[in-house]
Amino acid sequence: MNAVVFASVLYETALIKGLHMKFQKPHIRFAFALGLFGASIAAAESSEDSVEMTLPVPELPVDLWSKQRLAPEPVEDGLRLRDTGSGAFNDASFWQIHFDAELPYGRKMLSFDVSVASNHAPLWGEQLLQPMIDGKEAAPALDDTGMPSFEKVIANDGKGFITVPQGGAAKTITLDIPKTTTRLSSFAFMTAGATGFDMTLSDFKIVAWPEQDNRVFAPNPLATSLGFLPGHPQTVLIEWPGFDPSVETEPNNAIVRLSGRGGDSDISVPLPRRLSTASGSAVSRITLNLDPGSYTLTAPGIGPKSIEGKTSFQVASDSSALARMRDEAWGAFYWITAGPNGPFPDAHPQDAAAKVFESEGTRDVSGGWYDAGDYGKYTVNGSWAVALMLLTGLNAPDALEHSISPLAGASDKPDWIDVAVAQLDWLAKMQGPDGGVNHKATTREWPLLDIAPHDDFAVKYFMPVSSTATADFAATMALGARVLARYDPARAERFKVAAERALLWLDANPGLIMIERLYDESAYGGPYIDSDDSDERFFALASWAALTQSSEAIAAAESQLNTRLEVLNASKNSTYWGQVDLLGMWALYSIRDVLSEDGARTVQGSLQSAAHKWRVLQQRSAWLLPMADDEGYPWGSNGTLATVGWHWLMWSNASGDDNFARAAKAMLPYFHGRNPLGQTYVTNAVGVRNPHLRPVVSGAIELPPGFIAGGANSMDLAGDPTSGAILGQPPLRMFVDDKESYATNEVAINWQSAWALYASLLMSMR
Ligand code: 9MR
Repeated sequence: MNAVVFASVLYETALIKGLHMKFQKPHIRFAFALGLFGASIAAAESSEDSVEMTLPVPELPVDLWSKQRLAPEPVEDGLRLRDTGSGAFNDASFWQIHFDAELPYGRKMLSFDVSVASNHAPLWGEQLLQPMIDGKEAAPALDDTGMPSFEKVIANDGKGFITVPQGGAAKTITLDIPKTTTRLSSFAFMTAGATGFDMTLSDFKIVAWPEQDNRVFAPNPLATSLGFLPGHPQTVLIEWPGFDPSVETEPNNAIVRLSGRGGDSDISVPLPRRLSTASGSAVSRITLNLDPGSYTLTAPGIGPKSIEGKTSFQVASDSSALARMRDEAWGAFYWITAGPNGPFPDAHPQDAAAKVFESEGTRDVSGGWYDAGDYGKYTVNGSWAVALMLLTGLNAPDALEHSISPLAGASDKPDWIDVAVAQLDWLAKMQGPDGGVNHKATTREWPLLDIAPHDDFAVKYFMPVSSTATADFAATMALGARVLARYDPARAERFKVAAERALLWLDANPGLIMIERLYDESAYGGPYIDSDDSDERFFALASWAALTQSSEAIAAAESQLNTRLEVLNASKNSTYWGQVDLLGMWALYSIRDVLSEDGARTVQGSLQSAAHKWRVLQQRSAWLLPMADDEGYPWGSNGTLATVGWHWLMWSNASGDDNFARAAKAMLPYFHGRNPLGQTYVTNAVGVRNPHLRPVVSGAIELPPGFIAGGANSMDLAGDPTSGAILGQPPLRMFVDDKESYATNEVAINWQSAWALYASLLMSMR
């Protein structure tokens, strides 16, 4: 069969079978893709029924781990990867080629030739590279008799490697691609250490045995694994895979069946008129009004290759599931508390004498929360996470009057204060002698993923001072001083002095001061880098005004209000660790009675406007999320969403407008499985099981309940080893519950804090 014949057979199938067209898409696209990518199909010599599709390398591979040592260059039919440094490169590097090719349904394999130059001397046995297809280690293809086409060598850590071809000749490698995979996103490879690394990969192609794709699709009704709570909207979403409203205009409605208490009933649901870009699918919405009980919703197949799909859910008679969600969300902080109050009291003794980078000195950086799945401590993010708690305590204190267990420390104060004080006491240690605050305290290299806290002895370094860290510190210390004034005046006074010293440093250093991305070629943990410190400086002034309430401090904060409101509008209310204007507004809201009339109006207007604009976005969103459908989802998108949920509830509480509480309630099921992956993003029995979290991966602790994973990330996969599996997917599908996936499945204090506070407010405003 030649290329033209193969393509036209599929095309005819599509045309003749009319309605089948949409279900034949993978085949059709395969045929079209050949034209697009300039690929060609030729009869395979090995087997009569196979077809070949050449895969031109579309671009040079990406240096996912930024080792910046090997350099790729194009060669005819492929690429060459050579060592540009001197001496042995006794390290791994990780490369990814994004092919994004449609594949036929049926048995198939990826084939390429590999050769090494004569001076390439492997350092790790005969290991050359670990092959990955779509983010998973690839297996050798099986030949016609079912035998693997080659043997991998298995390294100590279980990774399987292709070996170095002997004698200078190119070796053809064939890797299996599962029959049902109809899209090749990426081919990636980890290289093994070598002296004179010099490897060429060429002649990439797919060899396939296409088959008729007789798979059927079921609609995907999505409810909530938490159960619909009393007073919350009972909105079920239904995804219709294979239904493309731009191609199919009929039918207009589907009849879904609801069974449960009260018997069965049929409901007519309008089919969507457009696809959601965020999910790449057509989504219908049904809002029910059911009494407590168990229900099943069955959606019919739409089109000839579609069968029915169902989901079961509960309508709860009380809010106990929400109370549990809240308690587990807060309880999670214990498991990432460093020092004597946490679960690893003896771990990281080196933190008591962390080195000041590029100096002889040492300082204490013990205690506080680990930032995330790593053991680093970062001033910007550490401030953000505890500042959200303090702002809630100042503006909606009733929501935090609940107990927390396990608890970091114990005192006669409200439990949340104990949680926050553990972090504030650490934060105070980040300030240097001149009042400037170090950006982070981190290790030179990332600790291995399976290293337990008590086995991690890597030196922590106080990395340089930044103006964003100093301003966030000043804000958070000031808020801490205000909250603690009635519980612990001595500590509050210390925090006030620290805030004032940080403000004086900011006055003396009016321009942006930022740390470098790399020092001596190493990242020293996560960057938290920022190119603009004006929002952090505003947050500092606003919080100082909230603490002192002096007319001078109020005037200083108010003088920036109009600019900050413009920035908020221009950024569509961007609010995360790197953009803290809205937190400044909440700090000023806590003293609205002593602001000028104009100032109070601007503060309230900005809070109202953010809540309103997010609600408008939610009303337009197929997934009931406060994001534009074509916007993309950032790293930690669950935190972005939970932060909006927090803001809605805070503003609903402040303004008395229930519409915003309703918006926050309407979003909750998203986190509990009402998303395109059906994924519950919380670590619980039905949720995330493999978070990127070192204490768990190392086996130091069992997986605690209540952590929220970072979530869908379509903006920045930054070398995430699982990115090959999700690249090219619609944004809301770009998540994988894999311990390696730091860009989608990491826990982190900034999103944990927003999540816990969202839960507390939901519970108090039920
Ligand atoms: O949450 C951070 C995200 O906004 C950034 O895009 C990303 C890359 O710089 O880093 C995230 O923060 C990570 C930090 O750098 C190191 N500790 C884990 C954090 C969560 O993934």
